[in-house]
Amino acid sequence: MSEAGGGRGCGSSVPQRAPWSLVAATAAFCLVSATSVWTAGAAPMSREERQKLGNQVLEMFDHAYGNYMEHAYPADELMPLTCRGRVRGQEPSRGDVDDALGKFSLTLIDSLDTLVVLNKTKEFEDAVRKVLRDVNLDNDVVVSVFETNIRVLGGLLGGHSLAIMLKEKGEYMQWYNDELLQMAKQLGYKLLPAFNTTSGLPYPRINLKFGIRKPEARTGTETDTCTACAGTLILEFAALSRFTGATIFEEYARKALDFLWEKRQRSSNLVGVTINIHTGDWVRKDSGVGAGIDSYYEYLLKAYVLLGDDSFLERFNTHYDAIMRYISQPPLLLDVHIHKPMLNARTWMDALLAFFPGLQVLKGDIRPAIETHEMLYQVIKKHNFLPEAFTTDFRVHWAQHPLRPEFAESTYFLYKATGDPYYLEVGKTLIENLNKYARVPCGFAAMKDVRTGSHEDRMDSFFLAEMFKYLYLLFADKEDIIFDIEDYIFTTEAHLLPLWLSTTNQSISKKNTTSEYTELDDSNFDWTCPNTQILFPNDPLYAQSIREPLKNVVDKSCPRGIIRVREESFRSGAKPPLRARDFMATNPEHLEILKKMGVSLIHLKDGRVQLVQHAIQAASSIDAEDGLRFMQEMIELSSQQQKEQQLPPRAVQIVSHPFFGRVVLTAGPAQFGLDLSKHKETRGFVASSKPYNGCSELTNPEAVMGKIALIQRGQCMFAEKARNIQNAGAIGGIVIDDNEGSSSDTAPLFQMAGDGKDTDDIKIPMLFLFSKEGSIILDAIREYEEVEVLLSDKAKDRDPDTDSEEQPSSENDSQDQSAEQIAPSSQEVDLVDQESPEESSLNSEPESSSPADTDNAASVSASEQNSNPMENHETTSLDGECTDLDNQLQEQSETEEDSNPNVSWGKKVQPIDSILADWNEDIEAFEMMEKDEL
Ligand code: DMJ
Repeated sequence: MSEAGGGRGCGSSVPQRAPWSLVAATAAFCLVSATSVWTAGAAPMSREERQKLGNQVLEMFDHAYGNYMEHAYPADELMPLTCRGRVRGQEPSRGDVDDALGKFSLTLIDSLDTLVVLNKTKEFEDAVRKVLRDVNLDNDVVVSVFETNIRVLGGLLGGHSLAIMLKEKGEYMQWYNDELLQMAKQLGYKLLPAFNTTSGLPYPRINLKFGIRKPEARTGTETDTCTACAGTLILEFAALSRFTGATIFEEYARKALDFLWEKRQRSSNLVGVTINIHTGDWVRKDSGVGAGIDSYYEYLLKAYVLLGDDSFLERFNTHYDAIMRYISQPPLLLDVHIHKPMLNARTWMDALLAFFPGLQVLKGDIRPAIETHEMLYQVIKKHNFLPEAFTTDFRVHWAQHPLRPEFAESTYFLYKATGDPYYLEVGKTLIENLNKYARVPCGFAAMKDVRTGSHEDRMDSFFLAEMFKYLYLLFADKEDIIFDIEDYIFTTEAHLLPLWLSTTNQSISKKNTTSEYTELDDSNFDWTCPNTQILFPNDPLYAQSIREPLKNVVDKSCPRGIIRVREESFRSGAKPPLRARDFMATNPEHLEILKKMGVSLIHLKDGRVQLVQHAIQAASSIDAEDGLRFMQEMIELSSQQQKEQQLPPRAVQIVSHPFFGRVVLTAGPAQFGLDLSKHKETRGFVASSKPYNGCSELTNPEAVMGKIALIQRGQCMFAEKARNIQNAGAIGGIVIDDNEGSSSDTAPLFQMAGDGKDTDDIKIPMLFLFSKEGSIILDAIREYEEVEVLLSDKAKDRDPDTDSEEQPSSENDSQDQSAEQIAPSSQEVDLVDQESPEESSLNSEPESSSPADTDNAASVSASEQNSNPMENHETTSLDGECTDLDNQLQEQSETEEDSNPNVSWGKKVQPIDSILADWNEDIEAFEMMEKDEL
């Protein structure tokens, strides 16, 4: 293994400085001993089993990659449900997510270096030839600069890095003459116009053919970009400069990073999520380690590793201290405001932050990495996958899961750091869940809703670039890989860049950089290396002892948010402030407290009650502050309540040959008919009704009798259709949207309303499918005639035997297993007890919690009949085991209070003006959150 020029060496004493050249790829230097010293804790996994799991990963990769190549290539991505390529412009737009697609065979390029890691050298050689032969980078298409950089430029550079490695070995790629690098350079030049701003921050989008300025470009008017979008370029751009000698790329990426650093909020040392690329003003002032910021931090640390520039380490450490001070509330990582970092900006976390434990391993801070990873694993165990967003009490906030690799990435790094076989078991669970819930006959499909198990017609390229790499490496021994992985660093898309670049072409001009070089003090190197070296030999149960207290953190948490509590008034014996969940509009004592807090109660004509706060009317600044929090809680409760009035989505699962339960379609529920969450699922063959709209008595009752009738949307009420098919003897109905091309990928799901009359006579279950989902069933009828489906609230288990010895050796084998599992149609499934009612929101988009705000007052409406909103859904007692987590946090904040002034924000008595100013800022932030996208 070579020592790269940039990093400092790691000695034998503790604390030590990081051998970054070695730590870079796998944090292995600190860990080599860890893997060999493991003696206790989770049972070790035998070499045979690891090999078996590694082979399973290879088989899964073949399934994903093979189907992409066969059915989608040269398109950018595979659509695994309809088994075809996703071509931009030919499918309904999905918004920003489509900006990754540039008609440049994205999945092929993103998969290049995965092929080599997985030992598929022959396939790699073929793939490189295809890229050189087929890929055009000059398309008239507007793409995301960030995505194109990490996936395409990174993919080409990763492919080039391994191509030259293979060529040097003398067997493969002997014909290779830096062609991928030339393509990378061409692409690099295409991205450069995006940096034409006074700040040096790039525009978020660029037209590959026309750049930014030309009228044909259809871009260049944007004013904002995300921090990660502007701050995740340095690895690829520096590698491009150092590979080619063209210094401009590294200079531009450095300039953007320098600007972000200058703009950090100076008192908190945090950065916001979105920045104005012209003025440098923060547009969104919330700050976390997930969506919108994540890889900015990652690239600061890795830029230090790859380029050996100490200023990057210093910046990373400054931010890291701020993250650990304000955002980290182990095991949680919660967004805060950059100007008011003691104030949480959200009550939920997003799935992208799952990369952070892996970064903490690279930093050498293992304990919080173990804690957060364990918390995330508990969430996964509950929902099979990490939902895109989940609340602080671990309810699903946004139910989608596009097969993101971040958790697998952290699992890999933690295994390398601890050598604890527990992490191999975690990896095994990930593999099982992917095969069980995401595998479809034509690849792996993203989860539309982790609660129902329904699919989306989507397989993102990062699934091949990252997931299979990390899973394979997790189980691989050194000799299983044909090169030394520790000589490379992983980019954020898991592309491999060689560490020797740190000593190549170093003459990059720093004349544009704003920061001065200073000699770093030793504290910058704290935590690097020591943990595993000193802890594991003495205590092999170290990681387990950190995980153990978190084992029940998800199951035992209360279905409500965690709110930092004002400790002082508690301890001085004063009554705790009134909480929104306890409030009753009929309780005179509560009304008195409201008045003290400056909150007035207005009875609206329609029977609702409106709460308005004027902080200025509060009895004291403490009361005003209590009032603000009360209002904030009320807003959250009110919006939570609105969500709970909605029915959750349902699932239509095709169970007959050749689907065998593997394809699950997201369906809208009906407000009438059989409630599938309370009753048996309904299973039956499908038949189209005549007339197809189901608006009159059916003329083909014999065809739908005992079956599930398919009816087209439109021309009459849903309830009328239901009655007509019920009268014809149907046991259920599926209404298919008449709006051609509609899909639950692009349109919000809704519930079918009744007809305003009594619908108790409708006894059969009714579900709604958008046109695209519906045509999957209609196509299946055309092809296979007999199509059987299952209507339920959650997809039923497809593959009970994933724990068994072998992965299905052939498609037929696995089909048989699945068929058996799906089998008894009379099986009673009662999921009501398994899922808390809080999880049952139809709309899984991030909730909006923006109050009306006029005249420095905040108002929120609450129903008078339900003056205590929590009574309706707080099914768990606030005492006993359910309060564990809150108590823990409260205790923790109490014990930490003296040493960490940040946790006792309630102590500070703020003047009312400042409270109002803060409140307005919070409202602004909440309004921003409404627009929030992952
Ligand atoms: C990947 O494209 C990269 O890891 C990126 O940094 C953010 N996340 C996606 C996958 O989830």
